[in-house]
Amino acid sequence: MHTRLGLVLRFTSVLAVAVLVAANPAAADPKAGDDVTTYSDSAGRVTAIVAAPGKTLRTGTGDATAHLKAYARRFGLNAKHFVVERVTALPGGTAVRFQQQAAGVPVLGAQMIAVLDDSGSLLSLHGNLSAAAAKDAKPGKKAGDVRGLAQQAFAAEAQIAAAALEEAEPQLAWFDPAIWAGTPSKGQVRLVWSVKVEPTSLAGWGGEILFDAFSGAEVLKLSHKHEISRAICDANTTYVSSSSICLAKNASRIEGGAVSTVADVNYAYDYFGATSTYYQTNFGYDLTANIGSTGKGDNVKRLRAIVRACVAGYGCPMQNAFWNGKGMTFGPGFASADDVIGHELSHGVTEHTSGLTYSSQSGAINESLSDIFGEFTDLTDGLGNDSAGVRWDMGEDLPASIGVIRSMSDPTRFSDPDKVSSSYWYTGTNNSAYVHINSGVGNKAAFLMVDGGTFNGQTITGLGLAKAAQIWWRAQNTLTSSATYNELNTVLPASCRALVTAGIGGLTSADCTQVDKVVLATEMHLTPAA
Ligand SMILES: [Ca+2]
Ligand SMILES: [Ca+2]
Ligand SMILES: [Zn+2]
Repeated sequence: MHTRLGLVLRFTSVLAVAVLVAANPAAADPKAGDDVTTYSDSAGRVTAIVAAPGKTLRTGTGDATAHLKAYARRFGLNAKHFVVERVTALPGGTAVRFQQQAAGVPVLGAQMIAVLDDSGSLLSLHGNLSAAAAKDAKPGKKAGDVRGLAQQAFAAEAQIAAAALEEAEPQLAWFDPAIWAGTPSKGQVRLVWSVKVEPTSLAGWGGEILFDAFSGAEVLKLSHKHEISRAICDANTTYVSSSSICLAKNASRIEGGAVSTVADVNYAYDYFGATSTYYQTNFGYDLTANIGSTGKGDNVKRLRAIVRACVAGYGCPMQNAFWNGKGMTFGPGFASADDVIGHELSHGVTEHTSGLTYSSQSGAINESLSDIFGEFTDLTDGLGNDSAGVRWDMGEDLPASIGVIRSMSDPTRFSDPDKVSSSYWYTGTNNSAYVHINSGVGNKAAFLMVDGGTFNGQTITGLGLAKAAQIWWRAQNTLTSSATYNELNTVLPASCRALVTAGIGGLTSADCTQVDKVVLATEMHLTPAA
């Protein structure tokens, strides 16, 4: 496929860029070359190396570890500190996710992603990486000192019995705050016990708590609850108890079964179907197999929902809808919006693909990907209100008491940022506010990529929904779990170029130039205010 001349030029170019980066360590902007683009952070450390369309960084037959060995030193790291965590098949290739370790213990969120083409050659490498150089990992506190605390904390948060949650054995890990702040790592890591909790039914939700491995103090608490909005009500009808998982024998409507007399049941059924069809048709991704759950005496994976539910702590009727890792729970009327259902199910997809942590910038991108795939589903499913006036609105089919909650074409309509430097960028400490507000930057990028337009000095030709969807899907599968907008700044253009190389979705180099303008217009290369 490549000419000999092409190969020679390619390797020459790789070397030239490497020298340039070494000679100019303060460079923050991508260095463009004919065949390869190298990205660095504000401290001059390399964060991504991406081949041009039709080119590869290194030929091979699928040994991602060999690829990493050849390139790790460009990132200032040793390949022996990485272990393969996950291999994901993509249209036209594979994404291999490596977890970074120090002294044999994982550095939370520190990952390197290698993207290979379908012959196993390397297309790109990028990472959110730690400078941790610890020689040993000896905790002062034992696992037994923190065991049970996370289970109690999440039970209290959800107002359910601790027995309704399952806690995994505490695991040692390094916590590098720079990984989550999106700033260059100084290697200042803290040894922690990471304790994960999962719900055993549709009641409650899980999460993860990091405890300092010496003092035992809580370092970080990450709740896995995803909610679309909040409201307080004063009525009181039916509550979901910890035994209220939706089993087939109790279902009002089951796969292929008769239409229900309850409108909310049919909405949930139809919109689960619409989202499933969207993922299957566009990405060959089986929603039920990947995010479905099983229940007691109902050992078949299903997308499960309880509609017209009330949940303790939310009031009744509950003015909300959420995904908790096992299924969805809707307050009365909340199953009526196809974009909201696509949004919530996409949280399940994110959990099983990029695994974006629901906190800080990775949480904002998690929220944005849910809005993006929820709205992409809405715009193509022929269901609900699809009129031009509500294009890119989130929640236009929600009950009038809630109504539209966000705009992806103009996030500022709801005081959400449309670019990283926006005065609407939220810097406060409320995590729910942070992720639901700062998702605006990703949402604006998705709108610009699809419909185009002039924004922030860039005039963009829209790629349309089908092409843009392939780029965002590849990003969903190749982002690290701690991704920042700065990582999207490299991953969106790299995804486009890999798709051109793979000949997928009809994408062209000219399209990728538009993607470059999208990330520039939304300022993903900038570090947000803290
Ligand atoms: Ca629709
Ligand atoms: Ca919508
Ligand atoms: Zn959400």
